[in-house]
Amino acid sequence: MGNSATDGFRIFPHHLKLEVQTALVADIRERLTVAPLYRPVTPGGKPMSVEMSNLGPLGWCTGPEGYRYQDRHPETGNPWPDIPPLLLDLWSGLGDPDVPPDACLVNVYGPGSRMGLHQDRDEADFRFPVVSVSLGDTGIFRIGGLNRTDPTRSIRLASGDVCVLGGPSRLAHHGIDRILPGSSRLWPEGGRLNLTLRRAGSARC
Ligand code: MD3
Ligand code: FE
Repeated sequence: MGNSATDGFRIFPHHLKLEVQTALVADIRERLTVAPLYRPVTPGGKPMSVEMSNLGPLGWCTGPEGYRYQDRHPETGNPWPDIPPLLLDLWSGLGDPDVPPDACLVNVYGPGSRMGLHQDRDEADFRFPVVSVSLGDTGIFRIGGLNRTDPTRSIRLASGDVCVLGGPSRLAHHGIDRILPGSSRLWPEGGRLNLTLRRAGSARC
């Protein structure tokens, strides 16, 4: 087949061993005591079904002002905690060997959480990929094309799976239809955790 918007999409199933997944959960939980999960509200005023926080110099936030990256937690006003070294290493291997990520969005999905089809367009330079780590319950991920109405395909993302969204896939529409509650015991409260490593600002700042 010819070029497709999902051409730069790579999935690495079971990339993270259980011991690494467990260490990551400990790293994340420690940081969430400093930057607690909160429920974001869309620019249209609807609370999202996913809870969020961020790690690193910049964090993705939404509110009446729209979508943006900011250096403080919107509720505590504190700077975001650091990105765990394990994730920085993962990025240097799969994302970019030279430029580190400056943002890690933490999404937590409960039994009824979903994320509608969207594009990630709030970053300065789309030449950098996004690296996504799935932990806990399996998520039903959907990825389409550059246009919202392009055909989509559905992929299960299980705990320890890592995705790299580079090339044309960087601007592909994507979302999470639902999770499979009870499919993992990794996250103590049950649910799914997704970590997306990104370069939000330009490479030279
Ligand atoms: C395809 N997160 O945080 S991860 C997001 O599972 C987001 O929480 C989903 O979409 C989640 O923006 C999907 C896989 C993913 C992440 C970023 C992408 C797919 C992507 C960026 C561009 C294209
Ligand atoms: Fe996204």
